[in-house]
Amino acid sequence: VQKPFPENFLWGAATAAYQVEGAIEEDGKGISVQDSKNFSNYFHDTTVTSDHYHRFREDIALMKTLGLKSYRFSIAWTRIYPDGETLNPAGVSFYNQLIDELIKNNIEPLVTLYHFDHPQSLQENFGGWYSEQMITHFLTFAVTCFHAFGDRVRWFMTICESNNVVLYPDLIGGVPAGIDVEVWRFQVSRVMALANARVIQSCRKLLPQAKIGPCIGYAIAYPATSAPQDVMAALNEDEFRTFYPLDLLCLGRQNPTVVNFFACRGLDIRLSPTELEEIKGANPDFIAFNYYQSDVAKACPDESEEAQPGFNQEGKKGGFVYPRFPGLYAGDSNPYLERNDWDWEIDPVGLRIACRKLFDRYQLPLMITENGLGARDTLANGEINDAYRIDYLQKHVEQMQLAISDGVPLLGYYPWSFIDLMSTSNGYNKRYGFVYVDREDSDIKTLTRYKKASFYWYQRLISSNGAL
Ligand code: BGP
Repeated sequence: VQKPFPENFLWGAATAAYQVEGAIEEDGKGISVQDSKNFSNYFHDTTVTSDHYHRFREDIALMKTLGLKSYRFSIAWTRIYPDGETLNPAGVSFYNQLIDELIKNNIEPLVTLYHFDHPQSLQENFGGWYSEQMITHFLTFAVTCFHAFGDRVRWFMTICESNNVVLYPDLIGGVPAGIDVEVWRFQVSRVMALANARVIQSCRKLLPQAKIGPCIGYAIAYPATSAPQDVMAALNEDEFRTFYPLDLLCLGRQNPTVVNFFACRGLDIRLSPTELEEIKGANPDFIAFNYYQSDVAKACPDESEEAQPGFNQEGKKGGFVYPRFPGLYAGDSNPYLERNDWDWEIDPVGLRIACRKLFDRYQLPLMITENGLGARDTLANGEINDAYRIDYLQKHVEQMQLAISDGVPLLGYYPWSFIDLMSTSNGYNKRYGFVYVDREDSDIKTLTRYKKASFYWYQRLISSNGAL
């Protein structure tokens, strides 16, 4: 017997500005670190993407048909502060229109303040998140958003996947020349923790009725075998990759294992008592987490050779480069799980485990802000039969219900993505949406929207409040 989904459960769907909006030079928008890495005829090109900037009314009408209770989108920092310094009222006006349209259609906005796209000028001027100067800029931007949108937006997320961006520096503009990557990682973690804390506190002051939380990407770690060294490796992965930033923001402490690991290697990552005090005061309302897959960790002795983690851009199974962190853990494949075309392991039960681990450790309500299956969809006679996506999502929803039955307070579910958009690592080759967009990486085509089979499945699921 299972508990039903709560009455007010936020059945949502998610996108991010640079992956869906396009219009990168319109109405005063500045160039972001995402725009500056545009490649011609390659998978990363933000200029048009799904043209949501011009078609948001049509897209919101589709959300309405889908029955969405909530829509998670991000605010492009460079529309509001094109160069990081000067306010651009036209950018504020765009999001006002978008938010008004959502409210008019009874769709609750969930705003991500930062989704990998800070102004390129801040990257060039002082190295972006590597510098503390970023905190003031981010706070100014966030406060502007609170003032401008806080009368209609009740849900905010601060920084998307602050844990993964430190692992993959290219997601946020890269490591400035001459800086050691390990030093960069801890500096960025520190700056992001302080930025998170200040933004959460100022939201609390300005918008006492709003709810705000940090966001992480959580690939839970399984030990490769029952060998104690592998169990230790899995614990290392969880602590270093996921718990470190959450311990800071939600428990107000630096994870001791992480601090001591680096202390033994000559790197002092301790924050000052004042910084810790400030972070301790953040008290987020919930934890947002993105879940696609689980990981496997095996022992990785100190002396083994380091390989940087990499994305499999070829889409060939077996082509994934597993990360190795000497002294901590090395990634491996899981023989018990199916994978998508990019070697991401499909693990619905892992979602329940993730919910249990996070709630047990932090005792905060949880929001699943991304979950989905990247695939190569085919449009045939105006239809897309993405049965594989329905299967993936349905199994994850079943596990969410089990987690709720376990007693985990889940606030909402935002599959990635509402509509096809430019995948971070694979452009339009890898689609996630309930809505298909007629375009390829190198050919913008008509950009016409088509409802996929998963659209109708999700519509039924929402209308029955998750009763499968
Ligand atoms: C998350 C990001 C999203 C999205 C997703 C899927 O980490 O927050 O922006 O892109 O991953 O990743 P990909 O597009 O590489 O398949």
